[in-house]
Amino acid sequence: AGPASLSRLRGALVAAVLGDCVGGEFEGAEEVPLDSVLKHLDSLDEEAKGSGILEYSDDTAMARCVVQSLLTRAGFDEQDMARRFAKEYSASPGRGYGSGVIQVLKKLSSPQLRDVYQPARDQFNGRGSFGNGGAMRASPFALAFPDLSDVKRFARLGAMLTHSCSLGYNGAILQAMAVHLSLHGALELPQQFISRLISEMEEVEDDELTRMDARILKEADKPFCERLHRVRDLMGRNKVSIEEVISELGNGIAALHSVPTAIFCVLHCLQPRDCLPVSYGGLERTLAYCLALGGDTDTIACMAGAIAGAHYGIEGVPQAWIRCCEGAEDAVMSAERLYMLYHRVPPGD
Ligand code: R7I
Ligand code: MG
Ligand code: MG
Repeated sequence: AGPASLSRLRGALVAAVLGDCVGGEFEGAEEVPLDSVLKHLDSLDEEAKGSGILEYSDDTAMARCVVQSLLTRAGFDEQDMARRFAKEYSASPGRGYGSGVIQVLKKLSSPQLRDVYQPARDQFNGRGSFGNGGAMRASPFALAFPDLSDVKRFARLGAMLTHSCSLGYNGAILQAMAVHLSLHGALELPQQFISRLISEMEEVEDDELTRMDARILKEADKPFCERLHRVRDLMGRNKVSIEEVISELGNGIAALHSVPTAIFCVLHCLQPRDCLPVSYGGLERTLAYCLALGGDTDTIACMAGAIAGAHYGIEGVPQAWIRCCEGAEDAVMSAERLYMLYHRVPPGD
């Protein structure tokens, strides 16, 4: 599949849904034996024949709002996107939303609201959330805008509707950039891929607000850059244990402890790994590896799924998995409409 082909867009959107659905099983688990992961993934082939369906969570629910908003408005419209988040939450509040973001979503549904970014700013004593809720739904921005500057700008604004801390929205920028680069085949050269992400994040984090948030939260000066350097170090080693990945990169609910982790999972699984079945393709390896980390498995698998799916294309996604994940068939179709928006094909052509 060539750069930004329909197959790559589909792969990205669909694999993100799969990651969320298959990852839900282990979300919050402290230790996940690889055996349980493989058993869970094996069962998908059987469930596809029966009626078993794995439901998606808030990650996909919000990403679907992003996609629908971008498609309907043919671009970024913060009012429309905020309304869709609020409406989706009130229609299905039980999708596993973060405990803080619920307050934002309730405020966003108020017709009196003047500034749609204000509820997010009020979170956590005015510092805003650093959760990964902005990053988990950032991939569609890379599938709607061909220019990296647009991807960065809109991923940031889209995240700020709920996550106004720089450690939250910068994670969304990083995730969207990783999908953008992967869509263009950048994972063919993994070293260049990670170097490019580092140099882009150097620029993104060269900012007074970022420095201030990092200082308050006792993080490195450029927190995401620091983590990406750790990703690069881990890539250079031929044996890496799950424990080391967790202690170096994290598997938690903060964007800083999950976006670099998702990127590492994709890079690590580009080649076959001894611990994973030889029958697995790259995408299956990536998702299985994310689940084995435990912690915020649905979100890490969702983000890694988008990056890996953009690399392998829809051909790399097992059909049986698509059939038993809620929203996966929808994603196949939405990706086609995003493809037209991305390439600015006029409707009807
Ligand atoms: O970030 P968010 O949307 O949650 C996403 C996660 C994903 O794993 C989903 O799959 C779902 O399970 O939830 O929701 P937020 O409530 O904004 O942030 C998530 C959590 O991060 C909060 O409930 C807090 O525990 C923590 N958190 C903070 N804690 C202290 N100070 C986020 N920001 C702060 C902070 O500034
Ligand atoms: Mg979730
Ligand atoms: Mg999660």
